[in-house]
Amino acid sequence: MKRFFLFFITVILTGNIKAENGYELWLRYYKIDDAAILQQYRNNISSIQFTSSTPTLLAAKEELLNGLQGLLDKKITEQNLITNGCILVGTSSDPVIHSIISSNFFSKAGKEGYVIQTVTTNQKKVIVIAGNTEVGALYGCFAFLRLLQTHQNIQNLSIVSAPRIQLRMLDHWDNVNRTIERGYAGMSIWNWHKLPDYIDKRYKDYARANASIGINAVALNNVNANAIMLTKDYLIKVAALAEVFRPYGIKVYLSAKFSAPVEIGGLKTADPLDAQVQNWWKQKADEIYTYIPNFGGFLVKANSEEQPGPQTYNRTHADGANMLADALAPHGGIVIWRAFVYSNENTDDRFKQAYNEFKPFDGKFRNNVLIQVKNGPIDFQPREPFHPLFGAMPHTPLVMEFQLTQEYLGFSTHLVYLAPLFKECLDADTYEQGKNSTVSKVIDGSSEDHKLTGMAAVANIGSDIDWTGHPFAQANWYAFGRLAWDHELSAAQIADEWIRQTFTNIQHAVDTIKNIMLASREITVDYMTPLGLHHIMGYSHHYGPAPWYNAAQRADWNPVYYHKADSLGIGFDRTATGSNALAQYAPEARKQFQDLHTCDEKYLLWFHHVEWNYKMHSGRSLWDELCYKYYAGADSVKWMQQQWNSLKGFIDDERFEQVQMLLTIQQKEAVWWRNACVLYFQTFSRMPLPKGFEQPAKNLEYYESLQFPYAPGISGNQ
Ligand code: BDP
Repeated sequence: MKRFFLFFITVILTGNIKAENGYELWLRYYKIDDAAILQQYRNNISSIQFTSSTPTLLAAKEELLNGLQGLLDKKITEQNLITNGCILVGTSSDPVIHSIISSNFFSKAGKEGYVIQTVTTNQKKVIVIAGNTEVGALYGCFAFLRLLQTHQNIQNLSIVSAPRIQLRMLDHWDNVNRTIERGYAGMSIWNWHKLPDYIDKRYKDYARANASIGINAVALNNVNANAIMLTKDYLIKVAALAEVFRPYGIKVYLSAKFSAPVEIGGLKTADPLDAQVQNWWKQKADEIYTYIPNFGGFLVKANSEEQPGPQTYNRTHADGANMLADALAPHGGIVIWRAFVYSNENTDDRFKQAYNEFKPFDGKFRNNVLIQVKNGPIDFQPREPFHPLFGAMPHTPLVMEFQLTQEYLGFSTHLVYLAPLFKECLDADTYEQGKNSTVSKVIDGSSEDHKLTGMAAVANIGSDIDWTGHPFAQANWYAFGRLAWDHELSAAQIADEWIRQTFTNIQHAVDTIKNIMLASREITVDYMTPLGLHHIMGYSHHYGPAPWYNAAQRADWNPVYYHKADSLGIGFDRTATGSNALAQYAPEARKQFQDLHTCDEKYLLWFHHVEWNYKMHSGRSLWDELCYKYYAGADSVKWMQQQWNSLKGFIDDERFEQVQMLLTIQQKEAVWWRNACVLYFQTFSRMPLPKGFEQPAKNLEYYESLQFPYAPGISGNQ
């Protein structure tokens, strides 16, 4: 019966769904296809009224009108009178709004939050959408549209929402020549050549998408920065973008090259303690603010991976960050200084280097400096333990840095929903101040009472028509914004609302897609880096498996550095008998990892060198378990394909087929990962594959011989 019913729905739907290229993201606003819901909305909404027409409220009005007219397929009028079914939008300073909404709600909404309330005033039932600021009201409009797009009951609304984190930021690793470092979705959307006079429609659509999920900051250029971005010619182009973004509450930041005073300023040095250098940055900051009055500040990668920095002049990270902070301070700008610092000369475990560099400077930074820390200690791996700096610098605000672009997670070909990865890190307990000192509390400032707080993510956006190169990669952009707004949302909740807005509200389809999404990250870990393996991807481009690679000019760029497989076992001993990186965690946090027998097996090889026939919790030997994981991972991609295939007719054919093709590639690559890794590690374990496991189709030499000189994402700092 159920089958027949699904078939019936499929028949009805097929042919009815218009092909989509994904450009509209989660802001599609197609007519609501559920008759009862549509009726409820039409009964409750008839007109809109805005209390003023500043640029931000105009943007909100345009969005709301567009959204309502699309979703309700009904003309929505603009009124000056309050009538039944009116949506009243404005700020708390408006006398009407002030008189009908309790100030209590507004104090909870804070600077950027919003209130959505159904109110009866003069016998008229109205919906008020308001913030203390106009941006709050704009966010409220987007939130209201989200309620409609996800078919929520809107008859009696009483919502207050405020962001838990202040700076919700996308970092673009975009170069001036429009290539993107680790970009897999086309070229940069910033068309520097045509700016400032040509304003691509995409800029506004980009701002709308960001504002819809609360993103309020963007760094436009690669952290491996080009100093030319700070020249007048480019600042004018940046100013044109900043102007498009301003009504949407988005501030622009730039990655600053530390050697800019030499490269574009004609100075002999970039020493941060040199008065001329300090002065150069002060003047540069003054100049920037003449073009971009709401400029956010600088993002800086210094003394890491060949980038210049204060240590080039025997100064410290604090000297460098503070100099830039002083230049920006008069204008209210901030410095986001990255802790992704490690060096080849330092022979200590790379895991430990950022902590060792930065911990001593806790409390030594100006109060407009934030330190940006990647979620894990190495580099955006499919699974990492949380970075030991979280909880270790109580006197310094730390910004979380996640990566949306899937540098180590199958590029834009693999369907990997990253919210579970983000949540795993945010929910991890640092034990900084006893139990329940989660990473999220460090980031949102509640643990240490910081005024400035931030969460950033390396963008996965490019010029591809669907922005992210994979329809499901959009979900990672979406999930990041939602979590930066409220890290207490669950990965499932976020997936649910994204699916409803992006694909369909039909429950069966929502559930099927959600199951695929929620399982996808763990599946990827299994076929790439199970049991705590890490950084065993192809050298430099990071495409595909290359655990055998050992020819990089730096030891810590070689996969063999990380897995340490030998005839006895596999894994990196980071306990006291090894690199002792574990000592960087608070004692209680350390405890979860330090004992081989109690360490969560997900992290096992991050911290222990384990014998091949060590008995795992499953009762299998480590070798068998490793094989089991690799095979289960690859098999599960087949499951993803089957699940997806069952959705034919529930989703427009264009996106259905795109995902189908991408899953076919993912399946092939998962088998490739499995075969290459199992064959390679078998040369150390010298143990057979567990019974019944299919023998890899090719031999190890074949996998080792594969070369990818044109794998995407490598760009240099152009
Ligand atoms: C690594 C990337 C490299 C980036 C670097 C960074 O491989 O391209 O420049 O991170 O974060 O993940 O600075």
